[in-house]
Amino acid sequence: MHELILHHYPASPFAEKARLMLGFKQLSWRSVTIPRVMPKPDLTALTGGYRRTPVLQIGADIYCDTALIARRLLGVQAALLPEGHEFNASILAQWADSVLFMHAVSLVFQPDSIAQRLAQASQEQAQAFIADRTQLFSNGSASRVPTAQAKSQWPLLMARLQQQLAREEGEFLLGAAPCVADFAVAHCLWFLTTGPVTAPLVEDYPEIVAWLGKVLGVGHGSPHELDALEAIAIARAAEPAALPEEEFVEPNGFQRGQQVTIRAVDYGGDPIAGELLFAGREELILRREDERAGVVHVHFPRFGYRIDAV
Ligand SMILES: N[C@@H](CCC(=O)N[C@@H](CS)C(=O)NCC(=O)O)C(=O)O
Repeated sequence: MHELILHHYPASPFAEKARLMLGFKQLSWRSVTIPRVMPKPDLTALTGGYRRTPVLQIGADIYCDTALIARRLLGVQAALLPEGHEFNASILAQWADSVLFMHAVSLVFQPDSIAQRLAQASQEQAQAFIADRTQLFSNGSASRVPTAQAKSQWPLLMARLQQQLAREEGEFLLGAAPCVADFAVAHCLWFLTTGPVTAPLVEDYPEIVAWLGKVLGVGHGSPHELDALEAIAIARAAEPAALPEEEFVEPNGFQRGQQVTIRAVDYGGDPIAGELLFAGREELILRREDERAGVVHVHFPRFGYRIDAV
């Protein structure tokens, strides 16, 4: 099997979710550091335009979105979606990755917090970062949670979590071992703990701090750095994996082999063009040919992504 290559940067919360999932499985992986803002030419050579963080590469197969990365890693030891709790785990992770994450973004971007976080950056870098993130959220269904709303609702979300964790002493959200739901909730809280203005929003809750310590204690497995150009060369030299054996199902009538675009509906929805190779219950696969990366298969989750004819 090809090595697992994670394209990410240290400060990204969703990358932290992916790193923890790799750590939970005690995997060895290659780490490519990508830019925090556009342009990301070495990443988009692989993805065809998907710019969000992180992306998992396995040879010439490129997996976008941590919801799909979790499912891809399911095939590689231990259960990220615990048996008998598949629905609870994926729904809870989906809620955390959207609702909880958007609250965390709002709190992190409140003026005193973002000023503190960008204090080391030049004025130019700070403006470029804000402009990039404004653009990221400009073309999708996700709406920013107003700061006042996030401040008002955050304590109740933490109180509910604290109450559950207090009852299930020593346990994780859905049982005795951490699963994708723990990693999805944890990356949002981790995001807040990385700045002094927002850290108390987590640190004021002792049961949550204890649980978060255990989840983050899972670690990141064994990462080894890899240059972005080497990752592109690996894709170019590799053959994409065989398609899943599952039936091709497309309720909107898209056909296998059709030229389409796929994009995220919530934010960062740059369209990725290619040939629709596979449409399964959970996963969509596009074939694209890139000048630098050669033939790649780009994988997306079905949930939260849309297909359009070109
Ligand atoms: N649903 C996506 C969300 C990914 C996401 O929002 N990532 C953030 C970083 S934590 C991002 O892409 N920010 C802009 C960037 O890195 O360019 C996933 O689960 O991977």
